[in-house]
Amino acid sequence: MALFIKNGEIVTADSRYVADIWCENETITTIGKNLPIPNHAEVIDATGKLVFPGFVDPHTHIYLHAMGTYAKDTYETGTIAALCGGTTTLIDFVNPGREEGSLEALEKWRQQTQNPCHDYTCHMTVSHFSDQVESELREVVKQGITSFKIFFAYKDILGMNDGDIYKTLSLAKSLGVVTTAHCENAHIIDIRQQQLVANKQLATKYHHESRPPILEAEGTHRLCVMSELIGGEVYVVHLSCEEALQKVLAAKMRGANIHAETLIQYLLLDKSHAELPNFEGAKYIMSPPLRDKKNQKILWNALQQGFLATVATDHAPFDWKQRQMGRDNFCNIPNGIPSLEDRVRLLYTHGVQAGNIDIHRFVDVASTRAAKIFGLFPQKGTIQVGSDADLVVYDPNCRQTISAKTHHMNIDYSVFEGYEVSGVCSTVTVRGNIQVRDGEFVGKKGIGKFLKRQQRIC
Ligand code: DUC
Ligand code: ZN
Ligand code: ZN
Repeated sequence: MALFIKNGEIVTADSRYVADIWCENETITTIGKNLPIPNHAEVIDATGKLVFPGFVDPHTHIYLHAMGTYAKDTYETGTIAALCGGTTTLIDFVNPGREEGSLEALEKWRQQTQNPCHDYTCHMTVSHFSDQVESELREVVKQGITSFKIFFAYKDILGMNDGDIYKTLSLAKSLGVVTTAHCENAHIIDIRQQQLVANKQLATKYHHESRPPILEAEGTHRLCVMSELIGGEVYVVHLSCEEALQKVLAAKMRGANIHAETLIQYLLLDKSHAELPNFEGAKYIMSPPLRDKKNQKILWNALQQGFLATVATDHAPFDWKQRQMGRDNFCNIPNGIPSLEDRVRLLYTHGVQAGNIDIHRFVDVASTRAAKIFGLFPQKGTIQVGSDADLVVYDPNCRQTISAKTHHMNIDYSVFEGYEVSGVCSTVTVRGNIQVRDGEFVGKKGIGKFLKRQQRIC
């Protein structure tokens, strides 16, 4: 069926104008003023509303195994929540452990991707390196997974030594794929955690002390050095603080091909949340940790000026019961702050409306840039003829209050409980299918497709 979005104000990363959008066969076929309405089309009147390209979250963990437990969303609940908040594409992770092959882990992950309600892809984690790993990674790339993930953190689980990281980055360069990296110094964090535990410093407030900004800066610098030596394209995930940002900027000035992502949580929450008494702080435990509030303005400025490329969520929904695993020791709290559904509206409200970023940067950091970096553009991330008809009709004049009582994520609390947001995603489409009306999921389950991505031409 055809879809006709009438008279909306189309906003992309570099343009803004009022026009009609005609979609057929899953893509945008015509854009123009006063287009004739085809007989067979469903018409959405977008007068007075903004029309954005579907938003892309480049960093989520729908299916995450950590500390012996699993994150709570499924592909069905996670993608419904994402859609209600305007996200129409997500990039998840496949995390093979040291004993597992990449292809085996990929197959397991594919089994988990049941009933997706929008399109998705994944980054492939590399947790050790060998000839066998290399040959499997070549196959993974052929299957359309054109980004790797490496960990400087998580010493005995997913973290790699510098030699294996160097080899992985070299392989990535030769294959024309981007390497994403969690940059924190695993060894020093490990020792600091042992010391804190020995001193009975076990409350949530010690999480930050175990992994201070300088250790994130060190990991970031190490990634920059290796990428400079090799010349490969790298992407720092969840950058949280000024110290790490400075390493990225210095490397950019030296010519490194480096992108950096921050998270909506770092822009709005700070370390005092993780210090809340009565274990309330446990809801705010993630890594890198929430930082001192003074970092927030710096991160906003870096977004506006293009020094930070994207805003993601690192969505990792562990519920309140799972958080209790760390009641007696912060080291045992499963990490992650759920926010997949909230990212876009919070970023619009606190970014665009508050004057921290302009509306084109908003679209860029929440959609277009991730699509470009990860080989999805222009299929995703923009509104142009030929692109997938993934569209968000956004009513900026409606206000909503975020609450765990009404959100769609499979999680029993919200760190943004009571936050007011400007805007509701009044219609959200995935390849021309109307999946959301008036902020509620009304669509078809299972229509989401795995997105096969292209290698960069080297
Ligand atoms: N940090 C991670 O590195 N992974 C999952 C969630 C988190 O907080
Ligand atoms: Zn991480
Ligand atoms: Zn993550």
